[in-house]
Amino acid sequence: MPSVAHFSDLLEQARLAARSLVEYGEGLLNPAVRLGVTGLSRAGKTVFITALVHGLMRSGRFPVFEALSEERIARARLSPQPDDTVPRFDYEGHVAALLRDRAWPESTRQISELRLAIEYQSRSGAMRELMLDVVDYPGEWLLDLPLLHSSFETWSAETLAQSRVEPRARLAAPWHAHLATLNAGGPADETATIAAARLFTEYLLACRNERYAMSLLPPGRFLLPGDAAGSPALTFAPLQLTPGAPGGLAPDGSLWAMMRRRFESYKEALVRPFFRDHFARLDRQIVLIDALAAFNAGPEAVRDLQSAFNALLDCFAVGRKTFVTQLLRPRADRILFAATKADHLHQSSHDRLEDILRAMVGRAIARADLAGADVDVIALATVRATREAEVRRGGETLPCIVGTPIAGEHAGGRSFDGNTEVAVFPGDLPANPDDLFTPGAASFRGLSAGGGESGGDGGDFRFVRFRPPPLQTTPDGAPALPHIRLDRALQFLIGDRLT
Ligand SMILES: Nc1nc2c(ncn2[C@@H]2O[C@H](COP(=O)(O)OP(=O)(O)OP(=O)(O)O)[C@@H](O)[C@H]2O)c(=O)[nH]1
Ligand SMILES: [Mg+2]
Repeated sequence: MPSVAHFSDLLEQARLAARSLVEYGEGLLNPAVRLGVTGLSRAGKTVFITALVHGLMRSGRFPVFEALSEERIARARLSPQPDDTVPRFDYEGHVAALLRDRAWPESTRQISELRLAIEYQSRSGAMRELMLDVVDYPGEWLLDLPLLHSSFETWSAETLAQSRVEPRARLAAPWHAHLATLNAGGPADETATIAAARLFTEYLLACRNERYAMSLLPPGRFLLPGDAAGSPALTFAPLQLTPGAPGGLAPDGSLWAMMRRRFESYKEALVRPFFRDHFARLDRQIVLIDALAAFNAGPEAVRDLQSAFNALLDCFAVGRKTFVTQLLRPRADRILFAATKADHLHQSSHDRLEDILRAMVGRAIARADLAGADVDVIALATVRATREAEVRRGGETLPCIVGTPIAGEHAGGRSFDGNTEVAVFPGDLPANPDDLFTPGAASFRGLSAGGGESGGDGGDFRFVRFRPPPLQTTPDGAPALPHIRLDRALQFLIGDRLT
């Protein structure tokens, strides 16, 4: 087995090298930047891409994005994308939802791509064109990256160990009961395997749907299968293997051997091509992290998010000659870590949010720095759904945010109709990031109602989601989506390519 893996690594590397050469040639004619928008599910990737494209095409308010604020961008337009077999990103649909219906896009179910041609004037005065390619994909698929390093045996052991710890153990009970009836060394049994895969998938879905969103749930395609649904490569599950059994000794024809073969097919047929075709070619990366959702859910969720990211970012590792290193390292020379949905906090907390994020991804930052990539950390809201206000309560002035909760959201004993605004006192993030990781010490109390129309105190406003904002217009009359620091993100990600 090891020699086969080694051979396929070499093959991948040769393919990547050949393709880079072709793309390098094309790049001389048509300068292009391939921007990776990475993040777990619901992190805000689709909204980010939509807002970025809208902002560039309609000249949003981007004072920190120099090419635009210096009025050097003549025009940005959608162009035919480079990959003919990838569906196009539904920009028009997403924009219409945001602007016309004040609704967020649906969760992404398949990969898509978009190319934006930016005509700009260089600082020397020459007219140039830069192609910006962006890929959108279901966040669940990202979780599969660490699997490329993993054998069936280690993955089984880790997944089982995790599923025995609360709150997961409770959700895993039906699957565990079935698992106890399986004999790994016994003959392969298709009916039992189908049942195991179904129960295991139900467990993964239950974890994801729990209120306290848990992040670390590979294999990602069990949650969102794409076109592979129902194929053997998606019909396997972890097995209880005898402790100390040598990893290489699955008896021929056994359940164990079959599960292991399917696990390998999953990686080869689904995971590897996705990362090879989309991640290996990135020039720039933005990694979106919904840290606030985790803070709100408590220290367990924060640690969960952090371990999901450590597992991922270990794959961005530099200096280790692995296939995955090749995948992620070849060209990405700028990486931006972004805490999203900062519009759920008052601006006085944005710097603190950046500090906390820096602490969370510190290990990855150190590595990327060593590899010579520029790394930065930012707190942003790609579409700002709230505005700020001060609310007086009991002689005290509280810095609040005001927004329209989505229809059907509840908090503080009431349910919202999608048209009523509320003022929320978002609370302060702790000055010491460690507090968010330590049970009991958490000094982030979560969002609570701060008066205004909501009137009540202490309602649990932590999970209220706001509708997208009503549209603003720029000084020249063009419609623009409000945002927080999206211009700073753009300047970091592509500003240098537009000079
Ligand atoms: N307030 C606010 N909410 C946001 C923002 N960006 C995203 N959201 C919320 O986060 C949800 C998920 O955003 P998406 O862009 O769909 O997330 P995604 O990363 O594409 O998720 P998947 O497609 O499931 O992988 C949205 O439905 C909004 O509720 C933002 O800038 N501000
Ligand atoms: Mg999406």
